[in-house]
Amino acid sequence: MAQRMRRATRGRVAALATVGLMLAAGFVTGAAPVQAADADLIVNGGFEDGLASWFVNNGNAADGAQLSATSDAFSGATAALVTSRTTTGSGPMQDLSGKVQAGQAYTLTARIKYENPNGPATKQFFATMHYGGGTYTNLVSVTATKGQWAQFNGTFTIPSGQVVSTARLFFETPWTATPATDPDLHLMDFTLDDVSVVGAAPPAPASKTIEVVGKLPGEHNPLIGHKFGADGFGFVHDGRVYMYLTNDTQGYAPNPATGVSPGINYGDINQITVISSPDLVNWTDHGEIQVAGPNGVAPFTTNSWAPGITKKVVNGQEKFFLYYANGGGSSNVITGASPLGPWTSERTSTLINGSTPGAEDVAWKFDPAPFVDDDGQPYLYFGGGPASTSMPPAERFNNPKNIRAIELDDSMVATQGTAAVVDAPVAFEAGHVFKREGRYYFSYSSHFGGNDFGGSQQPLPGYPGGGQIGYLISDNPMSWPKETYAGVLFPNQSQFFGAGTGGNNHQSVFEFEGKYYFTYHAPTLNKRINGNTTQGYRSPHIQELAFNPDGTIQQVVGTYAGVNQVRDFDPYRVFEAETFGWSKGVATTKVDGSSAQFGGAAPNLVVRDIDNGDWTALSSVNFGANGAQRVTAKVRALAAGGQIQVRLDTATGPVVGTVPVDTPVGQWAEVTAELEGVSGVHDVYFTYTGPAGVDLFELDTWSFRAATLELPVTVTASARCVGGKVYVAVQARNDSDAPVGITVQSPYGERSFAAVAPGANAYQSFNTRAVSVPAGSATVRVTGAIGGQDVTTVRTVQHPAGTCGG
Ligand SMILES: [Ca+2]
Ligand SMILES: [Ca+2]
Ligand SMILES: [Ca+2]
Repeated sequence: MAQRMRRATRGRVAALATVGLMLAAGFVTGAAPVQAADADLIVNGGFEDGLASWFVNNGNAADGAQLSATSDAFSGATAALVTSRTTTGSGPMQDLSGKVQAGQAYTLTARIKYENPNGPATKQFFATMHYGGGTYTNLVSVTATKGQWAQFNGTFTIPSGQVVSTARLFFETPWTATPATDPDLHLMDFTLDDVSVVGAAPPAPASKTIEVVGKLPGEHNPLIGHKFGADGFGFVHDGRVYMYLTNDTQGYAPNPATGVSPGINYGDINQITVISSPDLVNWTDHGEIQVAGPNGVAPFTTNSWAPGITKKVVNGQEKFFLYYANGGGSSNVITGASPLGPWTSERTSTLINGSTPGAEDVAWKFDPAPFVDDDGQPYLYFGGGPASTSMPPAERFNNPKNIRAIELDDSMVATQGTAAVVDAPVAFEAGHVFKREGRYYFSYSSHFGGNDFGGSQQPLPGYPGGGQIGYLISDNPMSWPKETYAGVLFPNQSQFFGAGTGGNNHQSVFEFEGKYYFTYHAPTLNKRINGNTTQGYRSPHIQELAFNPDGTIQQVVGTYAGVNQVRDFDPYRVFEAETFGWSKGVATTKVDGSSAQFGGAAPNLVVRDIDNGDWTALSSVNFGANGAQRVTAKVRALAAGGQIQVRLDTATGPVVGTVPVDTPVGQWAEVTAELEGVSGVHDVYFTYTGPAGVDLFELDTWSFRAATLELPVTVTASARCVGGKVYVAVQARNDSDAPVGITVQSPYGERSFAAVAPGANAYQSFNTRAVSVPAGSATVRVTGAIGGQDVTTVRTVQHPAGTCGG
C-alpha cells in the first residue's frame, strides 16, 4: 500500500485497504452493521462550539500548528482552520481515550478543504489514531481537490489486540521526514468540519470500587476501607467527630485488567470528602463537597486540597467555615449552615493570595488551618514550600520561614492585619494550631530537603528529619520564634506502615470527650490493594495524643489498631446504611433528598455495588439486655433473589435474621426481618447474597427495634353466684422474680395491689349486684422493673357470663 510508511520515531499500520475499495464502490455511511447502541464519539465535531474538545496533535516534540475557528464552514457557522503546521502530523486532534474499544468497527466521516494557491491540484489527507508511544494507525483517507470540500467516509476496525488506553484521533497529510523543503506540498493550511466517529457506545467507566477489605475487622485504622482521603482535619460538633479530607479517590482509576491505577494527580482534585462518627470506629460517609471547578461552590478556584474547618457565631447565627488550598497558589474559604452544609461562597475571590500582607515571600500560599481562641478571636495558619531565595543560604534549609499566622476578622472570610512568620524548623507545609491548658501548639510537616532549599542541607541538632510532624509551643497564637520548637510528635508514617507508605503527611489535633486525638494519613488502603507498590492514594488515620506533665507531647506511634471505640453503637433508631465499622466490596453514591438520620440539608448517600459475598459491618453495637426484635432496611432491589443476612461478631458468624429483598426491582422500599437471640454488645455483619455477577440492591438506611419488655403474669377470670348475686373474680399471678404492682379493673370495680411477691396472686372478686351478667372482659395492669427499666404490662382477660338460679 502506498500509505504504509515507517518513521524513525513512530511505526504505523495502515488500515486502508478496505476503505479504498469501499470509497471506489461508492459506499456511504451505514455500510457497517448499525447497532442500537451506536453513538457518535466525537464531541463538537461540527466546531459549532468553536474549538472546544479540540487541540493540535502534540505526539511528537516537533509537531505544532495554530488552530482557530473560521466562518468558512462546510455546514453550520464554524469550522476549524489549521495554520503554521510544522510537521505533516500537525493537525486538529481529539482525545478518544476510554471511548473506542479494541475489536470494534467504527464509521468515520469528516469534511476537509485546502486552498493553498501554490499547492498541488489534489492532495491526500489522513484521519489517524495515535495509540500512544510510537503507535500510529491511518484510519481513513481522502484525496481532496484544491478549493473544494472533500469527504472522509469509511470504516475502520481497531485490532482486537490493540491497547486503547490512549487513543487520540487527528487529521494530517502524508508523512515525509523533511516537509519544510516543500511546505506548499506538505504543510499547507487546511479546514476541517463535521467530524464524526460512529460506533459502539463507549464502555461504562471502569469501576472504582475497592474490592479488598481495606480496613481489617477488629482494626480501627484506616478509618474507612471503601474510599481514600488525605489531609484529614478532625472537628467536633454536637457529640460527633467530623473528618474533612482531600478527595484522593477523585483521580483513582484502576485499570480493569490489572487493577492498578495511575499515580495520583493532585490537579484532578476539586472535592472534599466528609465522614463522621460518634465513636471513632463506625464512620458515616457524607460524600463529597464539590468545592472548586466550574460547578463548584467557589468556581473561581480550581482545587480543594488540605481542608481545615471551624465554627463561629456570626451575627447571632452559628456558621461553619471550611478553608482549603486552591492548589499551591492561594487559599480560600466556603461557608456552611451546618458541618454537612449546605455550602455557599461568601467571597468571589481567593482569601489568601499574593496580595495578603506579610505573605508575599511565601512560595505556596496553601494549607490553611483555622483556629478560634477562647476569646472568640479567629486566626488562620497557612503557607509552605521552598524558602524564599532572598533568605540567607544558611537559613533556607533549617529555618525557611515559609509559614504564616494571620488574624481573621469577625466575618471569618477576610483577614485583618499583617501575617506573622511561624519560624518552624525545617518547615514545609501543613500548619495546624490547637490550645491546651492555656498554651498554643503549632504542628507542621517538615520538608525532605533538596535543591529548592539551597544552602547547607545539614539539619541543626534536634531539628526534624524529612517528612516528620514537628511542633512548637507558645503563649501567643501570633508569636512563633524558633525557640518555641518542642520536637517531633510523629515520625514519618513509613516507620510504622513500611514499604510504599512514605511521602509527606498532614495532621490535625482535636479534643473529644476529654481526650486528645491526632489525625494523619498513610497510603495503607493503597498498600492493601497493590502491595508495596503504591500510587500515592492516602487514607485517614487517628491515634490518641498523650502529654507529659510539662505539656510536651509523647511521640505518637502509628498503628493499624488505632484508637478505642468511644461508645457502643446505638441501633435503636434510623441510621444511614453508609455507616461502616468495616466493609467489603461496596461503594457509596450520593442520591437526591436529605439524610433520614442527619435531616435538613444534609446529603444522603446509599451503599451500592453490592454483589453476592459483599458485606458491611458495625462495631460494638449495644442491643441491651433484652435485645432486638427486628431489623428494617430501606432498599432498592436491582435483581430478584437478593437477601441480607444479619450475623453477629464476624462475617461468617451465626445468622440471627434473614431479610429477603423481594420488593419490586428499581423501587425504594422497606424490608424487614424478625431477629432471634440478639442481645448484649456485638459487632454486626450484614452479609449480602443473591445471584452472582449482578448488583443485587442498594441500601439507604437501617433501623433495629428493641424487643418489647413484658412482665410475666398469669391471668384468669371466672363468674359465680354468691347470695343471689353474680360475682366476677379476677386473679393475676406474678410470674416474675421480683415484686410487682398489679391493678385489676372490671366494669364492676377496680382494685390495686402493691408489691405482689414473686409467685403470689392478686385476687379480687367483684360483686356485680346483678342476678345475671353477660360475658365480658377485665384488665390487669402490672407495673415493675426489668434491668432497671420501668415496665408496664397490660393484659385483658375474658370472663364468662354468670347467672344465679334460672
Ligand atoms: Ca460546522
Ligand atoms: Ca461489589
Ligand atoms: Ca443513606
